[in-house]
Amino acid sequence: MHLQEIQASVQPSAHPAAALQQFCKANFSTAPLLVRAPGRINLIGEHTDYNNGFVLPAAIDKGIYLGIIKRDDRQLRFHALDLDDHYSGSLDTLQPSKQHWPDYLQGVVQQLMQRGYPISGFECAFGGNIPQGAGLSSSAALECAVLFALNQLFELNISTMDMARIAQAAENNFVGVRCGIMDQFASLFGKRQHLVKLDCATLEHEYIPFRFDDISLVLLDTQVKHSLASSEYNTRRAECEQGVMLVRQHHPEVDSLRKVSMDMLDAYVKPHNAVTYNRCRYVVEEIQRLQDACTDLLRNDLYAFGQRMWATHEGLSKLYDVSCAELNWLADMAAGQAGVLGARMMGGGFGGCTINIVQKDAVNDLIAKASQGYQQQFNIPLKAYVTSIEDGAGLF
Ligand code: GAF
Repeated sequence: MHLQEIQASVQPSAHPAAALQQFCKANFSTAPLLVRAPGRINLIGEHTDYNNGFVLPAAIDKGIYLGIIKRDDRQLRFHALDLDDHYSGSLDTLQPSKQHWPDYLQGVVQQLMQRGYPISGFECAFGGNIPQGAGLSSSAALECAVLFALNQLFELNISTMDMARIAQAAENNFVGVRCGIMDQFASLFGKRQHLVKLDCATLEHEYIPFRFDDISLVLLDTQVKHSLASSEYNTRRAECEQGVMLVRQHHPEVDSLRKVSMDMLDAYVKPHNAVTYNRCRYVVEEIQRLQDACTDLLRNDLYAFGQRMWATHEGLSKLYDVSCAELNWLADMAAGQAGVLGARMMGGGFGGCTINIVQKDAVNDLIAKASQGYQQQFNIPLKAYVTSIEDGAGLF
């Protein structure tokens, strides 16, 4: 790939909200409320959120842009501009749709109604620049965008913390993916040039600065999403819960892997089931790795931080078994590349992106070599994004 093509794939030309504003002007009877909710990256701490562990995500420069107006009846009208697809429904007949994407919005509506928030019908349109299936949480961003918008539109006074809980519940209960809270939390709480260190047991969080003049965050997008992704996600949760159950027989106070030590795993899980042991071992190690990685960051030691990212990849691939050939290839190639401090698969797994911490002057070379090699190896064009850390959801 030539440098010009790389730049073209890295820098979109039109503002992602331009089409939305045009659509609203032409189709809505009044001026809409406009909201942006970002996608997320996660530096370290993968598959730890639903185990009451820590995560270290950040909101990014890619987001969902949504325009919304009230209706004076109970009808719902949704327009997915990038898909050129539309949905009509009602507050009184919420049900999973064949189109699937409306479920992220309906799920939020259902959660609000179940909690007694007074909303009427509404019409909204949305689009954006989060690549689909890339593991950058476009679905959480959509949930957060519509929730943030409804909160403003109907003056519901929901706190940001409760919005995170409601958006997660929408995905768990209506969409049917038993995700943790990381993605929704990052989309709502993100802060420019900061990582969010989130304790998923208590939802206490702190911001850790991530500003390095000579460093870029590069996402290499496999462009694959293997079909195992959501079924295996729920299976991993069940395997972790099984590990907890085995330990709890001896330590009744243990209610999550957060409270489990390696000694407990060795004593009570290892003899019982090797697969469950591997899953739990990865999580217990990853929770500790994140703490150590935060210490590295506070010392500005990105080299040590990067070493832990490789270790996370290894664990996700060999113990947790959520990687795939494409992700492993990208992580391996980055390991042999000058100027790459750390790289690993990111998100739920089975496709999506690797996240790479790269010295600025090594970025073009990494993208060029990865693109060429990946195409040769898998016959799939790689996409690359140089991303930045931005604020969480807000009006625009
Ligand atoms: C997905 C989920 F939605 C998150 O909650 C998290 O578990 C992640 O996979 C893995 O760390 O993005």
